[in-house]
Amino acid sequence: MEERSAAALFGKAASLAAGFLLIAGPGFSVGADSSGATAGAAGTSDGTAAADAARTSDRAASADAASVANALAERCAQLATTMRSWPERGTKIVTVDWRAADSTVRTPMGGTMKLAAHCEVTGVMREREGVDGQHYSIRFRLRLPEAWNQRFFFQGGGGTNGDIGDALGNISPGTPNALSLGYAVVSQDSGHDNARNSVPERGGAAAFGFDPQARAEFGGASLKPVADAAKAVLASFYGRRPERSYFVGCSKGGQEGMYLAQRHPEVFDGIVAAAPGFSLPRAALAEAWDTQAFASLIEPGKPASERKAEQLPATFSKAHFERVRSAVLEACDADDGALDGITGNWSACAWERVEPALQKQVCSDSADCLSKAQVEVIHRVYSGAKDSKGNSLYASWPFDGGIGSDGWRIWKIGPPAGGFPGINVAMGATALASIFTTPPTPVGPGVDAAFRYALSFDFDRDTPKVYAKGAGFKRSAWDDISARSPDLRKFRARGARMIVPHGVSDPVFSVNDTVAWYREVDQRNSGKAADFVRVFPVPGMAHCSGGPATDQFNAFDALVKWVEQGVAPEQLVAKAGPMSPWPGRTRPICAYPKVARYNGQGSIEDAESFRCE
Ligand SMILES: [Ca+2]
Repeated sequence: MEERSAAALFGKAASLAAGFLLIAGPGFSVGADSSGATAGAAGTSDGTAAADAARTSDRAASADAASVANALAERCAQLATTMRSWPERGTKIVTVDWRAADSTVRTPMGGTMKLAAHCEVTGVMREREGVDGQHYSIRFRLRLPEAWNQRFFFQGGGGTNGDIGDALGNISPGTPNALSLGYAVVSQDSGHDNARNSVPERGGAAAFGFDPQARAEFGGASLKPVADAAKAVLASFYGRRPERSYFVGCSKGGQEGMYLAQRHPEVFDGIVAAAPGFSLPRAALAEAWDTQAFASLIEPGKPASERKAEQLPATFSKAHFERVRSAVLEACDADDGALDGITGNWSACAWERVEPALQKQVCSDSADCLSKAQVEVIHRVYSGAKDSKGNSLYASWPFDGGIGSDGWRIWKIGPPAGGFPGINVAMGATALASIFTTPPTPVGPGVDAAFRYALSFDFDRDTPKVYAKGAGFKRSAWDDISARSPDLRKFRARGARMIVPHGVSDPVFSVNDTVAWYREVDQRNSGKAADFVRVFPVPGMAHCSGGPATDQFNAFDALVKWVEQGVAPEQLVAKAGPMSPWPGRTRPICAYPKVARYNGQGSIEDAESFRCE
């Protein structure tokens, strides 16, 4: 009984985490409504459209368009039989459906959206039995628009993947998705299925980490096979291969973009690798480090084993984090010339400058006061995970105006109202145990089990497991899942381009790690990395989106202009969304190392009043 309720709690935590991930950014996706129009229904609707069109003066052209649509609908219906030759044996089409114009899918927020006419294909490959006795396969979804722009769009994954994705190609809030722009879009589950392969006793959805191949396919080994299969379907459906291929992802999807640029540089012409989890196993170490730091505030003196995950969210109230944020702003807001709540010159905001301001917030006469212990925890977290000799195990974090925002704290300790101990525990700890260490550790069901695993993680004893082989694993978790090589020679040589947006207050992947990688790339390219790859740190932004930030921008549009017209992006113009403190505010997001500085005149709500320098 107790086990069942613990499992239920884990399920709740996981769905909360998943709910967050759905709104976190373009890399995260939702399954499409499978109740769309069938090929037969599409035929009827096309017939009506053709009849309407015949009444217009442009009869011939309309009739042509209708016959093209009918031919594509027909070709769609026949794909299952016409696709005889696949790049990889064992690849199969599972479903094909012609979706007439204005058929609908569910959106992550619970509404519905209308889609352009397209052929929806789902497929499967590499069906097999894992060494853990589970049935695995790589499933993919492909949407082939009637009005094809002759381009291919691979949509990256999110979290621990395991979902086939919607293949809509979401780009950014308020902009049309890639499908409606005419791109053929593919998404995939990276070789495991959350509905089928979750095991409560092995970290829930992270259980696939017990199978070496499932781990490798999650790490990136599924990407090229799916891209090849998708391109084969395109060739069969349209009768030609795409002129351009793009990859767009955030978080795990950003890691996938990096993996492709480094290991399969021939596949994509352009890649948006946002908030890249390219050091995922190390970032998971840091998640455990943070959990231990925050948990030290729970009834100090009590043994770790008696602390409960549900106590984590209360270690900092909303008011506490507001005090932390005001201290950071007091120290660093003015650096960019504008007192606007944005630490534009974030890399100059060092602990030595923040600490005196934080100490001013330490008091004892109200519940909102910060304690000395809380200030120490902030320092411990921002210094980054270390072993007992002081060696850095991941990266430090920059002080920035997004510290403590709801999008930040949902990872570190959970929401202000409690009820969920944060994604670092619910997803981070289970993933560290099952996916990012060898041999994997079975963490029993429930968030308390995950919490106890994080608290018992020993950074001297257990860190080597990230780099260890053995127990049936021929490669380490780091070998399979990291994608942090600065060697992009082949990617550069073929003329490909990459854009890397990253929230400065990203709570799970530190922008400092991304910037350090960029410097290594720059060094290898004699200071000319910006010719083909640019990093865009977004002050205030949490993971992929959110936070007190101008977090709405179209990196994909900038990428396409760079690849196809040779226009290198100096800045992305970004807007603050309705949930920010300043809805409608605009800012230039500058290519690193430039930052946005106020001109000294003009509205601070307007990007025009700022310049990148
Ligand atoms: Ca400022």
